[in-house]
Amino acid sequence: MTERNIHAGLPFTDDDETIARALEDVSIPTLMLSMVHMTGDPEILRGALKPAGLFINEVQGFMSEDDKAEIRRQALDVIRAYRDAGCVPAAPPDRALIQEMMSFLVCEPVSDEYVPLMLEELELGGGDSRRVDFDDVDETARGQFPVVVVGCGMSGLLAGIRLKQAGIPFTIIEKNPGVGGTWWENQYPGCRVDVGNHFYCYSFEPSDHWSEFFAQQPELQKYFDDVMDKHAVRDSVRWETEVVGARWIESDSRWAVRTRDKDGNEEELDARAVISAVGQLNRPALPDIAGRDNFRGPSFHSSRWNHDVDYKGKRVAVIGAGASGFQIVPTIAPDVAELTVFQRTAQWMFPNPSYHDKVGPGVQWALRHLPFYGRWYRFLLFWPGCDGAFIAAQIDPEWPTDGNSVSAVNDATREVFTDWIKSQIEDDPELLEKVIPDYPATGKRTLQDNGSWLKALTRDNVELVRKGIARIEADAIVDDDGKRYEVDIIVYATGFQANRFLFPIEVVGRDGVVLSQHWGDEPKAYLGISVPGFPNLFCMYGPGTNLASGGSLIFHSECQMRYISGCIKQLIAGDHRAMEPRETVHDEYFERTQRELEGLVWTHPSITHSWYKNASGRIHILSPWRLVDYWDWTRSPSLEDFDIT
Ligand code: N01
Repeated sequence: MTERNIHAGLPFTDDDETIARALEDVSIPTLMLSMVHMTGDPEILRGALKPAGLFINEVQGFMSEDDKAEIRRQALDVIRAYRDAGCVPAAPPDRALIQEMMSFLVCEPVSDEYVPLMLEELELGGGDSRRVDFDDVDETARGQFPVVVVGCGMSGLLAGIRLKQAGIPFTIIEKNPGVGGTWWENQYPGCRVDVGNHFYCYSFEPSDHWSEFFAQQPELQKYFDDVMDKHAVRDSVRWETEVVGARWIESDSRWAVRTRDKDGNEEELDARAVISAVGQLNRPALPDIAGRDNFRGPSFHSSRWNHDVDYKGKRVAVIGAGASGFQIVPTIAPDVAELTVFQRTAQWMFPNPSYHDKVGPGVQWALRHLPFYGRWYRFLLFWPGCDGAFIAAQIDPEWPTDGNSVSAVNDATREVFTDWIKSQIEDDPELLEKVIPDYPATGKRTLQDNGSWLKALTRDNVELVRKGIARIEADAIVDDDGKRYEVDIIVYATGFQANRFLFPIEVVGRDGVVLSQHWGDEPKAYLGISVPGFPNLFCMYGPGTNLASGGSLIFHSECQMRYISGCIKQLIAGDHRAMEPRETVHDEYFERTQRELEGLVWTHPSITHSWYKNASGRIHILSPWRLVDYWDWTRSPSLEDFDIT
């Protein structure tokens, strides 16, 4: 028996009433596309009832209640017939119809270049297109190509899954006792993802289980744990062990990877290739504030939350309010005696009233049973939240440079964001002045907001301080005006050392070049993946791959791992010893990336503090590319880009 395509939905026998109840919850435009898969008839898309517009996180396409009710009524007939006929989807839509369906869903013409991407995402044939097939590569040769993966977060786990599928021996070295990386380490109160989970998940796994649209940390960590077990990767991980160094041995074309376990025991592992999956945001950046060490009470970084410290009823200071502080503050505010929030730069936030909503049983039912509902829902999140959002980040050279905006669209975005803030605290001009950012919208990481941030700031026990910090004393924080805030606990939500890639691992490449010295705080890599002089070293979520304009890093990692698998396949199949990108190819890519970045808002000079920028204000960690471009470039490696030994 052939295996059923998981995206085509599980067969069901639910009664009409159950189905009708489920339809109350679902995204109607997405449902309409699933109806096409059930009937094979696209006419439903060509009538008067259709989504009227698209906005990020607005999954009903602004359809009226009457129109939605009418579609539900029609859908019930279609689903009933589909169920009674044994839940067999119609023949897959052809390419032209797929494009029509894409355009229907996002209410604008979707260009040809997205069709192959969507076809891959849909997995109409039930495969796993991003998995590289190694069946045609000699099994013995595969077995003689050990790989070390550094880190078992979202990317490292993916690397393990793909290597296992490829029949390549591998070891994952993970410094923590469990899987998840960011989602293992960040356990602060209120921690949740801000990319919709039905897109922020592996493409080859079902997405019908999420309990919230933006899941909280425990659910995310459990997800990675479950996926790890499903793919039997756990036994290949060495927990609580760090990679301290890796040295390229030219004579053998191998990496000697030095590890240290929690008891201090060191070991050297032999690898034909090393995959770095260390992430960008896991080495805390603690601020250089005078007297920081003099504080007598408990203090800790947001990603090292000390759960032994009971903050209830205490006077707490949160220093820093980027994405982490923004989630911590509303969560702990009701429980603490006093909360002082030190925010150096105000943050732009994106109105998302349903940010904390639960996924209703109807949506879960549809994701589980309706053919391709989940895949189209994924596209509905992808389009406005990723490539569709790019336009707001682009600098119009003709636009007046008053520091407030960089283009007409960016200005309109500023207006939407400002209105959202004003609508919540109109009668509090003092707070209003503190919370409206003085740089262009989307210039830094834009935060998802359902109103909880400003609601917290207007509480009687919460104070927002928009001054610098002069010093920290044994029991207090003193601001630049000399005002003293007595506190019992300090939380540093001050971010990470994002520009120090692979820090503190000592990676020594060809001719003894040390990667950290070679890069400094200007890391660069071809496609963010490979570096000249460091053969058979591949980065996931490497330099120039962070997604500032939106998008799922899991999607990006899947692109990277497919490319890396392609490289490994070439190495083994071609009996090559080593590959590294040609200097010219690497440099040209870097220059192109930099040129592109210059046209984007994140480089704007009005943004003085941003983890996107390095010490000299240059950006090395962000991707300026649309997802469709990066996806296309990483589908398979081109050997001409590499020096092959
Ligand atoms: O760190 P940040 P984060 N004195 O660097 C302030 C991801 N993430 O952990 O803005 C005083 O953004 C700093 O001030 P300023 C996401 O990609 C995702 O919050 O530089 N203040 C800022 O307020 C995110 O972007 C999620 O002026 C100082 C804060 O500390 C990234 O991680 C959740 C200071 C640091 O903000 C990092 O977020 C959490 C100093 N010396 C994180 N130094 C979700 O998915 C720094 N600050 C929801």
